[in-house]
Amino acid sequence: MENEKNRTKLRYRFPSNFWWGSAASGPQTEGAAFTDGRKSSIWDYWYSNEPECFHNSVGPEHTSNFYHQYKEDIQLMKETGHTSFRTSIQWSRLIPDGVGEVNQKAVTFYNHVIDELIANDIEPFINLYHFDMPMCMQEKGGWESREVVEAYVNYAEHCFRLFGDRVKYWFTFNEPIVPVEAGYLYDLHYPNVVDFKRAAQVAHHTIVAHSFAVEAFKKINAAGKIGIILNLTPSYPRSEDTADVKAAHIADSFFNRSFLDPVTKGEYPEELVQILRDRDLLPVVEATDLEVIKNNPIDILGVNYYQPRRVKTKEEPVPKEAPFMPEHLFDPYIKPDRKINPHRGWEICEEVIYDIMMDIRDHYGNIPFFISENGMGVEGEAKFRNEESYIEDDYRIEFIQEHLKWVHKGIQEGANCLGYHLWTFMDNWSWTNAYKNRYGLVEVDITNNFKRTIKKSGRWYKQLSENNGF
Ligand code: BGP
Repeated sequence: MENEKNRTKLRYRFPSNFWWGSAASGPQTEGAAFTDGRKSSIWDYWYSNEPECFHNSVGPEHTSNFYHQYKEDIQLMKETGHTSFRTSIQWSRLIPDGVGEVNQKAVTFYNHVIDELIANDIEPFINLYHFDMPMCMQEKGGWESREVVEAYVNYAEHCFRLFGDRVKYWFTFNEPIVPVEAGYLYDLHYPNVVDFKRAAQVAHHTIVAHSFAVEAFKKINAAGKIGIILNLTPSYPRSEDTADVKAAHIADSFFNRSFLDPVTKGEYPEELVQILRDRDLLPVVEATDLEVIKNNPIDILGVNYYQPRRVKTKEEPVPKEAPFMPEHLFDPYIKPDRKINPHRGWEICEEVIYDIMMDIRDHYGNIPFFISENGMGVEGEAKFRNEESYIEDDYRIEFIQEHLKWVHKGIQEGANCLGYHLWTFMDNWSWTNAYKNRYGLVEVDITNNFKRTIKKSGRWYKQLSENNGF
């Protein structure tokens, strides 16, 4: 009754059955890195060699302890209004040697998590890969190796068979362009290679692995939908000048359409192929690769949106001998009056989420999608703790509301958007940033046994979900 009353006052009401939830990943939350048979991923390996590369030298071995606390955490999901939740299976936990024997303890753990979510009316969304290459597979060449592509598809098939009776939403990869950029172009993540041609090979093999996994999913005839989660960063030109517009278009083909087009339309953007062909940078493509990409479009797309990309035409010519980088074709542009999240250094531009929705509606056959990550990372959040000992993160509530207004508008205008997942449920470990930026609806106190406390945003999120709007 109370909800009914509230609903009539809502300004932004969402379609019935709209998913309200959050996203996380196995490596960032489970902890228990070497418990019950799990073996190293590239993150464990890199941390053991160069701990100083991680914020405050905090590594991936104890991330938030979800492995042991999943039951309590799922109760907190309920208390924060979740109707759905995404996490990922760790390949290095399920099949510790990459191929071969399945770790039964891992099967038990993931079964428990899935069952517990369902028992609490929270729809599990399962992702298969969140930047976390098993180290033994990296030793075989990682995504540069065909053998690893095959091993990944075999791992995916195991997941579909083991959990497909209950999991209805599957995702092959989260932000597959990140390992390409961070690991093979910009020297940010292990293996710290800087080589465009190798990066292109990694990207192509990831797409091939994705397509074979989709094909396997269909062959197994698993119930449910399969898709991929892409971080879309639309490119905006500095001005309407032809040169700026062209620069933005090129940037978009490298950073968005490189993955979005093959997984939805079954082919690479011709213009991108031409740029690479002209520079002799095309990856090795096996005979049936383009066919498998063509024949396996996704059922559903996850859109991670954090920030736009702004570009202008290249101002200084690049020396001829410089090894190719996409930035040889455009310059980054900083919009003078931009709004910024000072903690993360990322621009906040809410209406871009609407532009993405319109682009999917108009240029990608209006395929079903959902906002699979969006969120605000804040450093030093403990200072916002109130007298009642919980964090008053009004800035996060405002951030979500301002984005949701545009999501609502996009839906009104016909975009096929099925839900909204915040990054993230509870503060978690985030790659080289470790626990620097806090994104959660629930605080995790890493100095006090990973104690969980729901933030103000978590309380508000429950209202949002119960009212199906605000
Ligand atoms: C996304 C990743 C997440 C998470 C988030 C926040 O791109 O999918 O895994 O890390 O970014 O990142 P950060 O903590 O570095 O701000």
